[in-house]
Amino acid sequence: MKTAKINNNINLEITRGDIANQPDIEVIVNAANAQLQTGGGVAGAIHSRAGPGLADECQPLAPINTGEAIITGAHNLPNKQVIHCLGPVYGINHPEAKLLASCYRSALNLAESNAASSIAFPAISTGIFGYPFLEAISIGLDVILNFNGYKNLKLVRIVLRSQDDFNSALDVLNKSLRDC
Ligand code: AR6
Repeated sequence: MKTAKINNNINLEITRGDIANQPDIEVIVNAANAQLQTGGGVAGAIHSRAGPGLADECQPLAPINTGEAIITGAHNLPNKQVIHCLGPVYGINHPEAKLLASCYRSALNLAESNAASSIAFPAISTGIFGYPFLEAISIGLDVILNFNGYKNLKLVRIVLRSQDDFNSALDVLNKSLRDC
């Protein structure tokens, strides 16, 4: 795990793991589909641990637009709430960089408006939606590092599945911190 101090007093962590198993985090982010139902990857892991109550709560809130985020309860997950973001499908939803940045920004705004002190993100759009990992994580980190609405958040964690993604994200973070 890598930890960096950002925005004076916030810990930014990059770690390997399962987004559905972050018991010390208040709000986890789902890489959702427009219908807010279970799927593969992150959405599959989150819905299967949350149980069917999550899909029931999501149903009347769907569909959501690309770049948008909504918040629900966490049901059987060990967290307080889940923020569901619909990332862009690479090569299909344009402008994809703006839409992806909007996911991260919307999630941070929702976490703050719900007075969350911690949030964990997966690498939105970098699985089934095909966004190249380096480009996508650079956008996510840029939004997290430059977000100007921090009030309650004290911990922002990025949870990555593979060692390769973890190594790439560390390189991007180290470069961003050097350039600050
Ligand atoms: N914890 C953390 N990261 C994970 C996990 C996990 N449990 N599982 C996969 N990843 P994806 P997307 C990584 O496909 O690209 C779904 O079916 C994965 O290696 O979950 O936004 C939805 O229903 C990749 O780097 O999200 C949508 O239809 C990243 O998380 C669609 O896929 C995101 O992979 C969303 O696609």
